[in-house]
Amino acid sequence: MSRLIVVSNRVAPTQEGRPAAGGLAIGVLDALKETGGVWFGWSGEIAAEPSPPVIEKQGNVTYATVGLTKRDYDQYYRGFSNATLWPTFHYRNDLSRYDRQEYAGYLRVNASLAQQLKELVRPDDIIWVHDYHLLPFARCLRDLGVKNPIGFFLHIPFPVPEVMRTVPPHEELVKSMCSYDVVGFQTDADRQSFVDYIERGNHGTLSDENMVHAYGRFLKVAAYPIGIYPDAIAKAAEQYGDRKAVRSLRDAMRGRKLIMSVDRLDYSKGLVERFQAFERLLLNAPGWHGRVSLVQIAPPTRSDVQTYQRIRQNLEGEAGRINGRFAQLDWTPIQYLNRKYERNLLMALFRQSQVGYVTPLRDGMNLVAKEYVASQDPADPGVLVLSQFAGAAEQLPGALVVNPFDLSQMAEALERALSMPLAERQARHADMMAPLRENNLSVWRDTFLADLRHVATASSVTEKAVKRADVTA
Ligand code: ADQ
Repeated sequence: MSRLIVVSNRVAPTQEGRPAAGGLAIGVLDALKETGGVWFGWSGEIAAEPSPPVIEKQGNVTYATVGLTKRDYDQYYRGFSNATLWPTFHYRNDLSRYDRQEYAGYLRVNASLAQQLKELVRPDDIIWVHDYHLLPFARCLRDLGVKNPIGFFLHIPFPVPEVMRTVPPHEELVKSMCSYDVVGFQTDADRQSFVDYIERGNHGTLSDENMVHAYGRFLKVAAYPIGIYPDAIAKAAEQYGDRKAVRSLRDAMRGRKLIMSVDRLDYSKGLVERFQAFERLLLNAPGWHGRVSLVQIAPPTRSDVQTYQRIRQNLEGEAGRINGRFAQLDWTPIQYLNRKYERNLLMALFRQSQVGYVTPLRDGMNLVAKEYVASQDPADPGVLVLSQFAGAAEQLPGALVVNPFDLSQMAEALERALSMPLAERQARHADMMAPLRENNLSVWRDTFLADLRHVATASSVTEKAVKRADVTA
């Protein structure tokens, strides 16, 4: 079996048990631990100058990490990746800015990471690249003569062509994505947006079995919704139930109902709207005063990007205002915690709550929604209130699906969730556990990798045939 090389912007902390708040890190590490292989990417450190990768082996996973210079970090990571691509791909082009120097830095870092990886690549390796930081990575490897199968998975949404075109170098980016052998998206809607861009711009055509022929290349373009390991999560949620933090939460609730939200602190997660919809519930239904609290756990991320500082201030302002308006001496409506938790503990906290409140304005998938469901006690499960704009909404039929821009609808859904009878809660929970088991994290990884192996062989045969035909014509 060929060796797997995973490439992502950031290689997750390698110490076991250390919280890694980020869906990509969690999905990739769990997937890689089972098959073994190499994980290549940025160490998270700022280096004075570029240096060769640091190699560290833990179990069957080899970590190969490199530092970034301050200039690389500013232009590639903080700049083009997180101030241009992230907001635009989440339909927030109002928050997006474009700077040519930053884009040049983005291309430069992709090329330099590709150069460093090339030294580690063996002829029969397969390479799996992750996320928006590395859209042109395969093209950089191909320019260096790397012929191995290379796949790409986008963890965030891919916007419709009209929005994609607001990124000035949009065509160069899409063209370079066509250097991959497989391009995977979270949902069919994302896949369709990519295909629409190619077809409407007359850049290529789609044939049967999701094969795209564009810019002289054949690639597979398909949806591979990322999953979790629901039974492992259920077990952890139960086992961690008597940890001190969980007991303290239970005691503090003193019979009150608990609505729970967990996100990275990001404007795409819809936190302000979520607080305001909770406020609307308290306004519309005073009977819930003193009887329900919202716990929002949101560790800050990318705090040196300006838009992230703003969302943090906004949210603190909203939490303070709403608490000021409704709090009683023995009741705080919103508890807002800016910190990370150990993952298993988080699952146990989910299990204490009656409602999982997951309402991003836009999200590739949203693993928290899936983790919330898996953490519940099947005999007495909580209810998931979920945004229609999370990729997960396609896969969680038992959720109360809401439009996060409609505060009244969200408030009504919260009330319905808080009062839902046991039999309905159990039925909804069972409806969601079945697809979570069927499409778990191994299925995501194995389907993607099987397609990559298959397509890479098939398209190299097709490309050779096309070249032979050109020569004999
Ligand atoms: P994220 O935007 O990071 O992921 P999400 O999918 O919800 O969003 O994953 C967050 C992960 O971090 C979850 O596993 C969660 O348990 C964990 N986490 C969050 N807050 C935490 C905290 N305070 N302490 C500890 N752990 C915490 C990106 C995309 C998503 C996509 C994933 C995976 O934006 O749409 O689902 O990648 O592909």
